Amino acid sequence: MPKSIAAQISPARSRAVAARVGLVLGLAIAVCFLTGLISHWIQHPPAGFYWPARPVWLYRFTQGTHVISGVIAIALLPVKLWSVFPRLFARPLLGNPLHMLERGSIAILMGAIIFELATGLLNTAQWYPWRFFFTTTHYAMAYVAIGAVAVHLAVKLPVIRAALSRPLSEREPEQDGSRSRKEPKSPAARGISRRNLLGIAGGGAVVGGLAVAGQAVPFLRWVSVLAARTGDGPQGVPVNRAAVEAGVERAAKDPGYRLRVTVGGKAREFGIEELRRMTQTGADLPIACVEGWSAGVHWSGVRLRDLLGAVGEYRGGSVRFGSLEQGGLYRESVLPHPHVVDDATLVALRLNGEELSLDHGYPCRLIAPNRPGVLQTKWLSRIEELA
Ligand SMILES: Nc1nc2c(c(=O)[nH]1)N[C@H]1C(S)=C(S)[C@@H](COP(=O)(O)O)O[C@H]1N2
Ligand SMILES: [Mo]
Repeated sequence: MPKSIAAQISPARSRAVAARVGLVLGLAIAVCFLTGLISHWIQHPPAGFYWPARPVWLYRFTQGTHVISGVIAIALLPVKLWSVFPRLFARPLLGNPLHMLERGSIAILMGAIIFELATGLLNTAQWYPWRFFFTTTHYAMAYVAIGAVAVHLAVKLPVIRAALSRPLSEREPEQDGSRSRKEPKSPAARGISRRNLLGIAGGGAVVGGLAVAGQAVPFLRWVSVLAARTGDGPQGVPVNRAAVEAGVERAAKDPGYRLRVTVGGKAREFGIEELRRMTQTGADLPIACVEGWSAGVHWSGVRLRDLLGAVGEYRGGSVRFGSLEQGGLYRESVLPHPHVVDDATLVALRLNGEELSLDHGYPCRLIAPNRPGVLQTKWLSRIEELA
């Protein structure tokens, strides 16, 4: 299809729109990439990576932002694609090497972005209709996507700058082809206007963002039709992986339950009554799932430092938490030093003033400040300082 015809069908298919939507889309993708990196690094810390224990809400913020910026990108992508669509198939399809390189990079760009947004969105819904492991693939592909965005921006910079420097409604060079010269002056004459298209893009981004924001921002809950988890769940807090799913019901309710703590070369076992008799500390800490939902919770239980101190001398290393859960990817977590010594890090026994429900980790669970939910191990069975 000659591009001038596409331009006549709707002048909104334009560089003017593509550049403007692309700018915001690029920004959303950059924010999504950076917040995603943070989340990945906390879960798989590279050498030298440091993530603080304070402020306690920081991960809740970065991961909420990750999912919201991803959804905003999902809302903008179709508009951006639509605005350049005819150009993707402009002839000749195969031109000089430079031209082919650009084509190839756009194919990779679109593939990677669509893959990232689609897998991310499905993950927030806990739906995994694929065979690969979400985390590693989503992470690896993120580099492909951001690399392709960088190349695309570099290649298109002159076009983008020119498009942004002209008024939104100005005719574009390629619309002045032989056919379009006879067209009315105003680009808004046919189909949707550029202004309206930008309005739709912006509106879609806002609606999309709001539709998921409520799972992280309590006062937006009522508008969040897409929020995977809201306030539902036992004790007013959502659950990820219930006790039955984890197969821990019997072991958790067993009167012979013991928590084994090893530190400074010494080991000791605690029954639930013993833990209850120790000094109880309270802390307001969010559960912030990597899937983007989060909830503020008041916890109480034994401060980790106190518990370690009751066994032996903590030497400053990381501490590993093991669950009663036998299978499952999240039956263990490793807590780095800043969180181990933080006042708010608890082996929690209570949540919002009640004993932990089975689904929230009874008899006891780890809760530490500024950590992804996936590392807040439930149904603890052992705690050990690593060498
Ligand atoms: N043993 C164990 N702990 C676990 C999990 C798990 O699957 N097994 N899921 C984690 C995840 S992904 C989250 S988001 C939180 C959710 O805690 P909640 O169910 O009490 O809200 O628990 C974490 N702790
Ligand atoms: Mo989670």
